[in-house]
Amino acid sequence: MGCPFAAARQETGIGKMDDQNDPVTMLLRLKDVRKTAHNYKTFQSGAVPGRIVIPSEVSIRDTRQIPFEVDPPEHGEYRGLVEAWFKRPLEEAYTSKLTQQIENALDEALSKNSLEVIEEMMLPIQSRALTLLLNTPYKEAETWISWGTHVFRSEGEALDADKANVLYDYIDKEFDKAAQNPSDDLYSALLNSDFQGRKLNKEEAKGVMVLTFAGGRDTVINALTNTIAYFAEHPESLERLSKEPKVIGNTVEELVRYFSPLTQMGRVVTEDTSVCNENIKADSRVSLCWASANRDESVFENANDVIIDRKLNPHVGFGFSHHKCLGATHARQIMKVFIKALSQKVDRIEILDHKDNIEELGEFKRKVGFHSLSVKFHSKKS
Ligand code: EMZ
Repeated sequence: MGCPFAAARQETGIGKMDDQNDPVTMLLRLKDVRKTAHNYKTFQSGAVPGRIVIPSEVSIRDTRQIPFEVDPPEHGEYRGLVEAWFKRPLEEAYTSKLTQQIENALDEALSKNSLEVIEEMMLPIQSRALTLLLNTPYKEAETWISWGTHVFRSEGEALDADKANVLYDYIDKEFDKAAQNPSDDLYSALLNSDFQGRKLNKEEAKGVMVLTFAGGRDTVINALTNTIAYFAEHPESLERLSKEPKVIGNTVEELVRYFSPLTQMGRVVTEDTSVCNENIKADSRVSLCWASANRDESVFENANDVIIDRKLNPHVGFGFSHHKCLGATHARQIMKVFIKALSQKVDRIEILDHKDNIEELGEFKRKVGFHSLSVKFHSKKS
């Protein structure tokens, strides 16, 4: 797959798109993306809640997502409260539960003659894995599965306020339960956290939960679904990984680089400035286009090829600098466990039908994943 940003990245380094009459200047080169991500004073995350997301969510939410929509120094203080919790996926007990969940999903998939990967496999995998991250009962996943692949979007509607309210009400109720009856889940941990000499308030705690539900949903689902499509077309890679499982870590990084599950993230400019010879006015938006930066030919050799054992891979698929993805440890574990199980159990994957999910970004069109992908898994002869 070529890169839709290649020409603009090489010629000017920027792209332009409109989003709900609030235009965005997209930064396309890895170097500029990194430099801008560091410079939180000029390029802020803590603007009006929802504005740095593209498409902007200003019209559907007031809750500030934490730590994602906060700038230093408060950012670091908030992040410090949750960092250790989000590293739990490295624990052995966690990984073994995750492995069990994923192997069950794969066994079920192997028993079917055909299945639609997103609805029948990846949405359940993402939702069940989230019960581990939140440390909540397994059955909660059923509720989350019923919400579909995006908590703020529905089919035909880029921003769905009713849907957003379902999530907010759910989280409010869970906090009420945790307040009355503390347990060892993330809700209780947040309510019990100290911030600047006081307890975290409910709105702040809610901000962390909204991010946890929203940020790792379609991104994880796209990463997993794209992984299936990749291995369907490259059975030899799957075969190699079954013999050389130690390469799986590199493969995960390479697939995240190549598919870049999150295309871009915005920043709001605090003062008149310029990037790539382009003047940018205070209070307008730029975006850090991870998807383009990850294909920057001046950094990545054969940038448009998947090289499953790529060694040097300074990709920004999980963002960059102090805001780099809080859920990355969890996401990486899901990908690793999934690819390992796939390589052990599956011989080949046959694609029966697919409908691409193409994002329209001004002059660019980018495939971010699938609306649907129907396949048949063929098991290994044992
Ligand atoms: C926000 C975002 C976070 C946003 C790292 O990305 O993910 C999007 O999918 C959500 O819609 O609210 O959480």
